[in-house]
Amino acid sequence: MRERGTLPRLFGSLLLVVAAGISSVAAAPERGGPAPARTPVATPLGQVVPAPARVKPGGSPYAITARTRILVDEGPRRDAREVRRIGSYLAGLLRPATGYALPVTDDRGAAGIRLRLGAGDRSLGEEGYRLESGRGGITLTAHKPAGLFHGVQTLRQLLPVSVEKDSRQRGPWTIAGGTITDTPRYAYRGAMLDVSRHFLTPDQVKLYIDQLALYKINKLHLHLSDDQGWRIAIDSWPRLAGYGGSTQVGGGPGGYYTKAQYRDLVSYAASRQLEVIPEIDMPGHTNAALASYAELNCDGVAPPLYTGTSVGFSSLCAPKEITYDFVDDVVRELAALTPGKYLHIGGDEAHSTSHADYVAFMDRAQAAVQKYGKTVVGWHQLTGATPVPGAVAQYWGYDATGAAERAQVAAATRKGTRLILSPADRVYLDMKYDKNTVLGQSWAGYTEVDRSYDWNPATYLAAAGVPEDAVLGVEAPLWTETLATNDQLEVMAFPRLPGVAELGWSPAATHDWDTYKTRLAAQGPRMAALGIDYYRSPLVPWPTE
Ligand code: TNX
Repeated sequence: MRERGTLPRLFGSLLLVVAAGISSVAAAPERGGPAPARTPVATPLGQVVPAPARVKPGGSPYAITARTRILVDEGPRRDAREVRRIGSYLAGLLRPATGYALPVTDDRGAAGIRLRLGAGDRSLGEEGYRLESGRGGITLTAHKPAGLFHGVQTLRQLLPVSVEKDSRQRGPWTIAGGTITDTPRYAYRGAMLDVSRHFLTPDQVKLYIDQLALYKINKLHLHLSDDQGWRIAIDSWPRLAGYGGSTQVGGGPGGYYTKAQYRDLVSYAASRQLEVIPEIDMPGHTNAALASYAELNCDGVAPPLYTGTSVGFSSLCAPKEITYDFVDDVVRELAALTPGKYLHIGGDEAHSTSHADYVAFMDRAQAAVQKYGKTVVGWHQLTGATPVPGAVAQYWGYDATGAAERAQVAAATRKGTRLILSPADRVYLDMKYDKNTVLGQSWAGYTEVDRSYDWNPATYLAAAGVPEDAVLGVEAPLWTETLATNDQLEVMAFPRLPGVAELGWSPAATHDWDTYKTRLAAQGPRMAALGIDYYRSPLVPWPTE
């Protein structure tokens, strides 16, 4: 939900008082004694999603007060601005609800919440952090800024839910004492938005980015083109966006990102420590491009724009040389917009392309990605062609996926292809939860919250012969044939997305549905306070009002 509505706000504040593990009421007084005082009990240190790797509770809690300062200990010069930005981001999170000034300062003498990049903390890696909480303050330590940012998300979840409100709330703002030392299981923890089937405005995408950041997702894959719409301006082929972007599923007005808007999205994502992975889906899923330029079609005739939801009917013309001029131009312009290392070229459901043409096309499309210095990502059908060294395949099979297809994926991993796991019957966020779910699809089956969470990425394809170390991570795609507003995105993504985030971040040893569902339940009031429209799955013991 875009605006923070009255309903979620009310819901959140009611729940604040009763939510298990968030605050609780002191033990009953002796008979005849004073009336029971509400003693706020801080959220237990481990009570966050994703579960931290190591938690050592103990010692005095810390309370944020009007005197608290945010101390940025800027570390190496190249990171100084980013550390300060993270300090300001934290202040921005805390100020509305606490009403405190929370100045961001580098005054080393002050006490409060300290953010520091420690040269000696290499074991925390690219994204890990340590959070130490005690009477004197909170110290977040990391080796890289991303770690501080993730530590801020943990700190945020340790505070009362009401901290998420955008108006002043009553404290106290107490954080339990102890130490969390936390590093991710996988380097790749992604979410995908299909901005083609329904165009999503930059503000819609930014809102989703903010929601992803809360759960330490670090990759945003944007599915920028499909049969129904081309969503990114390409200067050398202007009709792609101008005409190919002019509609969407159901025939609405569509839209596209100008390069300036797209750069702004990329930098917004970076400010939330997310890397954007752009996808141009080829050689199938290309009706919008084929409609825009007649010369890209084998018969030289442009088809009409398409607003339905079928797949597999369109193909770029593999034998024509102009096809590769197009691919080179698009990949070059997209690579120039992409500070991240990956560029996704789709490659799925090319049912209208012969196998020989598919293999030839994917060879040349991959070469273009390499030419412009990026790492190839493709849907796992790429393993039916010849993945280039270093290529990454995104597995989207499901329980019904045949043994031969799995074996082909496994064979590629033995030659060095690495995998992003997006099993459709686990983490496709457009799958219905059950038969009563209004939105979404069900071709891969119903996917309740437990099914979405309860699998192990390391062993998921082990029986087919995929080694554990071939798994780069997980990604939760959100296809938008049936979705257009943020409310609709949210009710499908939440609360499955936090589960995927936990699969990607938390050590396998913490994996347990029964304890997870309790931690997830505590996220309900937080999501509500943030205005996130989540599905109240009956499998999760949400706090009662
Ligand atoms: C399959 S997943 C597709 C998409 C659809 C999605 C709907 C994949 C690589 N292809 O084109 O949007 O199912 O669930």
